[in-house]
Amino acid sequence: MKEQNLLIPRRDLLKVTGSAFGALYLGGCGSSQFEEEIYKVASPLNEKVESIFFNAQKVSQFPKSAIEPEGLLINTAEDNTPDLKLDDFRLVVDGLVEKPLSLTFKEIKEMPFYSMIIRHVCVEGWAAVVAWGGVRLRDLAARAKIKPVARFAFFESAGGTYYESWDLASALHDQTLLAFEKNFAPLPRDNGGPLRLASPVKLGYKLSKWVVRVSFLAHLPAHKGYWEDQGYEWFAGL
Ligand SMILES: Nc1nc2c(c(=O)[nH]1)N[C@H]1C(S)=C(S)[C@@H](COP(=O)(O)O)O[C@H]1N2
Ligand SMILES: [Mo]
Repeated sequence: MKEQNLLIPRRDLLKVTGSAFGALYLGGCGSSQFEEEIYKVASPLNEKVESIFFNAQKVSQFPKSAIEPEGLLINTAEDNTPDLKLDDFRLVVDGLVEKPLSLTFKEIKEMPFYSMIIRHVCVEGWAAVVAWGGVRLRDLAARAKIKPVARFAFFESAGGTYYESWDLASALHDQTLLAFEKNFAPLPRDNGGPLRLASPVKLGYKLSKWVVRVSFLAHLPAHKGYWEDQGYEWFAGL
């Protein structure tokens, strides 16, 4: 397993920003009003957006000493905590990709490994500095050969209760991981083990636990997210 540093040169960040802009700027025909609004905000001609993206690409990292081992409170909407057996586990990556994937846990662990120490923020009024380790969603998207028409990522959690959709730029951020480690140990089941989203650019409710499927989409589905469909904000950026 190759460990890589998340503190990457700024010109690489800008390269990523550029491609994220490109991806968001494509398409647009037949979109819903909601998508049009996002599209407007994401226009590369809009300066406000540049600052949004610049912030989005800012690398976040806390020192090890800042980790709050008891800080991450369990927040689970499911009636039953999914109990996924590692041997049967598959992560499906599909939608607008040239090569749909169905990866075993072993195959995921063989991908380049990234770790980061970031703050998790829950809208319910608590936060915790946590170390996460896992694979970048960007790398999964690249491996599946994401098509340029994709503008959103949709995440399905095991059991069918929880689902989330993200803008592609946030999904492909360097620090958006599908994590299988928390604080340098295997991700506990209550925290979404074997695989969950972790990212410094989104609020807690966007960070789906027990992720089993990532679909890249050109349009947002009618159901945007478990909490969003009950009135919470969709973008939920940090
Ligand atoms: N599948 C699933 N993912 C989820 C949730 C959930 O209820 N179900 N809660 C979200 C919320 S509101 C937060 S704050 C974090 C909490 O993560 P934790 O339970 O590992 O602390 O997970 C997010 N991901
Ligand atoms: Mo939350």
